[in-house]
Amino acid sequence: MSSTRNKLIELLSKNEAQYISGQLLSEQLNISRSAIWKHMNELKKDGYEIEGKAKKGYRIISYPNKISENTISWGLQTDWLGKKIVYRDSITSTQRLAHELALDGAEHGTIVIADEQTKGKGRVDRNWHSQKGKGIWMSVILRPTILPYLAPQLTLLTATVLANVIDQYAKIKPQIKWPNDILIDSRKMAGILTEMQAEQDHVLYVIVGMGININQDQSDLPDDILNKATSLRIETGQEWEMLPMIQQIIETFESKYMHYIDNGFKEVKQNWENYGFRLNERLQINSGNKRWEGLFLGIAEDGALLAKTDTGIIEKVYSGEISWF
Ligand code: BTX
Repeated sequence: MSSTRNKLIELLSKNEAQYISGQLLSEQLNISRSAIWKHMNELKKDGYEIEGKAKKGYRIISYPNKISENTISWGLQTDWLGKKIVYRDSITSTQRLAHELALDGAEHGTIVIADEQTKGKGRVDRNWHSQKGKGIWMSVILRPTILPYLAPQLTLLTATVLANVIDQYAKIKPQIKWPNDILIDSRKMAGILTEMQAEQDHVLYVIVGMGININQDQSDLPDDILNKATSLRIETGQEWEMLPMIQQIIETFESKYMHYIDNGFKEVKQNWENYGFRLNERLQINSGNKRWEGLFLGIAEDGALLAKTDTGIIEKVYSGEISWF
């Protein structure tokens, strides 16, 4: 978003109770009055309600609920995450566009977000339902300075970000099901898809996709997920504004990511385990042709699930289907 427009909104919002003259705005922003007028029109397109009165000036009446590059950027308190935002009304998959942008050199911290995905992607080519205006469908392009084998830590980190924000924003404590599901009442409210392009010892880029069900009601959920999915609205019985939540996710992500890069995985692990679904319970693991039972102990540094077998051996599980009794 243009920084002029950002400043313009800031000036208007600081003076909410009174009119601010076109002259003053033009001085403060160092642009002509007709340029101010053009910016005002753009803001209106984004859903800002601004009153303009002859001789008095401009006054902001209401802020948009609408999601766009501008509305997300405004007031966003980050150093690098979301400095570039690509927003689409409708898209096949934000993941797909993020890959294209990353291959074209998009900078670390670029965000792709859409109102609707017509071909939302889950893991291993599964489908992610992304109904228009009902959830947060967002991908983040990262160029992390970590070794490729540690990339799964970013999935776990993202899960803690989402759990934290849902916890704070909606005052509802979600659980994280290894490795990447965010559950409420044992039903999936959000999913994370991490994809990476790497050379042997070097990550070119990572794309972290987040799909968060917000305002679907029961009748919005497609048949195939009716019994295993949920949304924030279903769980709380109320509609939620998405814009402040998106901003909170971006801000929390940046701060947790920086902490992780500077200090390592320890805090992520603790945070993850704080929300861990069925921690210290018995589980069954199906990986390849091996099926065994054990006690779920937590997660390892490399993102693996840790389980203790009945003979007392601690095993690491990297992939497979987990079920509980
Ligand atoms: P996953 O493979 O863990 O979950 C996919 C499975 O979850 C599906 O097979 C289906 O059973 C169920 N499912 C599908 N849609 C939903 C939904 N809306 N809510 C709950 N359950 C559902 C999880 O994959 C990773 C999802 C990442 C989605 C984001 S959205 C932004 C980005 N762009 C994109 O295309 N994908 C990511």
